Amino acid sequence: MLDKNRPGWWRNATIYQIYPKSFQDTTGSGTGDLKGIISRLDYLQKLGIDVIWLSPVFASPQVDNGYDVSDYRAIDPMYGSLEDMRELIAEGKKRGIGIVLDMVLNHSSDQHRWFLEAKSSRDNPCHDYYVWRDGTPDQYPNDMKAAFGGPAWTWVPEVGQYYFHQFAPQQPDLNWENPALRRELYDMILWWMEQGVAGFRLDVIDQIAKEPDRGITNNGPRLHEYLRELSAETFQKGCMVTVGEAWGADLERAKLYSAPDGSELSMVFQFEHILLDQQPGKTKWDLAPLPLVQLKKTMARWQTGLHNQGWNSLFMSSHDLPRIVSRWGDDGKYREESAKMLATMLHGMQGTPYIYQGEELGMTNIRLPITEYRDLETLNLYQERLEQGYPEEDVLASIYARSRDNARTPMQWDDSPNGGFTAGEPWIQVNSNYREINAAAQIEDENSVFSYYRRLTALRKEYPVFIEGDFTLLEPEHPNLFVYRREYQGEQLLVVCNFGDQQTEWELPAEWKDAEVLIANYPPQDGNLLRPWEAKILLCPAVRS
Ligand code: TEU
Repeated sequence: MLDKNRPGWWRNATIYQIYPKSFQDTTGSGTGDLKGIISRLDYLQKLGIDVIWLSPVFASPQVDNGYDVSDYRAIDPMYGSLEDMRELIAEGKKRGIGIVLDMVLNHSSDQHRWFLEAKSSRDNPCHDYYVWRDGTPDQYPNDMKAAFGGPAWTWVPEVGQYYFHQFAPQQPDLNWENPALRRELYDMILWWMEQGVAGFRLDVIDQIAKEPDRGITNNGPRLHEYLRELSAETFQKGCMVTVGEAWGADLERAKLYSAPDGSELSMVFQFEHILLDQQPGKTKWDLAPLPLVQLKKTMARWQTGLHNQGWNSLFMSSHDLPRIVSRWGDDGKYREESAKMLATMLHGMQGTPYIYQGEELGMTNIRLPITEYRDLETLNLYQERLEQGYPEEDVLASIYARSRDNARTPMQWDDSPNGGFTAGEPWIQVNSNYREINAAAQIEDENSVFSYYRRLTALRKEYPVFIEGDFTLLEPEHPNLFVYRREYQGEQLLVVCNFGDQQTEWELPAEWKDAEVLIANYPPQDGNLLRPWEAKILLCPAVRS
């Protein structure tokens, strides 16, 4: 068990993301709940993770599945009670698993008390907690657009002003320029720290310092000033792990965010690798193939760039992204091999790995009739593109590949109806492949994707080179091999991944011929041929004189 009171403990941790709505239902309501998570802690302990990041479970009208918070100190009744949360924290602790809460500090719900007061009168003290601009009902302050479609401004007749929202109209942006608002947020975070949480994931944290008059959404001039204040007033008073979601982070900025002195955060989610299979200047809905050589170089730049100067988060899946085996792997014939290969590629690197629920089973994307999608982003996109004259089949192809609902279908626990997720009617359909792809079928099977993730997680605990080692990319221009070396105090790892279903000739460098195979997704074989999606990690121990 990691000692979570030791500074920097999270460098050795593996974090598991739970999307609570889709994890485990215990009441038959069709949505997951906290008791459901508690009932699955043994499963997570077996996987070997140290931390659970919970997508938001706070009181919310659920316009954006909880990323619209109406009370940051209350649990949404759909998920249970504060008592259940306390029990989850305590039961987690017993198993060495800390709880990370997902804090949405850029915006609240329009049903939050602050916003209800704010929109009642310009004189209300909460009015300035949000971002208002004068105007007339027929003239927006400017032409900024919201992330989920439509304008970023909504008119409130009571005060004769527009409020600013980077996401849905029901998610008004908070005004970080107001010190009283910042204090409210800090007090709320301190209160959660007193409840015993291990840390926080900070939703779209790079967008808090917006300056709409200048068209600035992320990376505003005061961003790092706010972060340092936030960190000093809250996280640094405990031994919190913190990860900021920062779509706009480049390497230089990531060094500030994750500075080793702890003045801001532990690490950020940056998205350079995720954005590679998106056409330049286009949206994620305009599909493009993954350029492997660029992926390698991007990953390598972050690995070497943050070595000793910051800290990487290692992720390829989340509740906002398609299933990785469907996206970068092969969710047909080579589903298991490619799921394991992708895991090898990522978990061999320096940083804190994140596993998104179901990734450890090799869960796949889904195709649903449009009426069965639930995500507002997907539904808005569908309407918008049809109005713009796109053929419906093209729009659906984009949705199949990129809808956030791909990741949000219920966790597949076993082959009983609805995959063991609920005894009721699930809020979103279960992927029909649950009869083959489910946890029960994998837990005891040594060759399963689950067992592979479990071994990777254990290896990171066993060999310090995973945590501390530097990174060298080999074969940078090779079109389908992703090979790299890690080294720490003479101990070396070689990570070899054959990206694709082609067999690839590759001769292992001589010095590795007698190395120990720590993990591999195929049985050993003589010769220089790598099989489809083959992956392995080799170890050369330090030579002791
Ligand atoms: O995501 C931020 C964000 O920018 C995404 O909405 C992204 O634009 C989209 O997924 C890509 O298509 C965070 C949360 O992770 C997401 O679930 C929320 O919807 C969003 O913030 C608003 O809180």
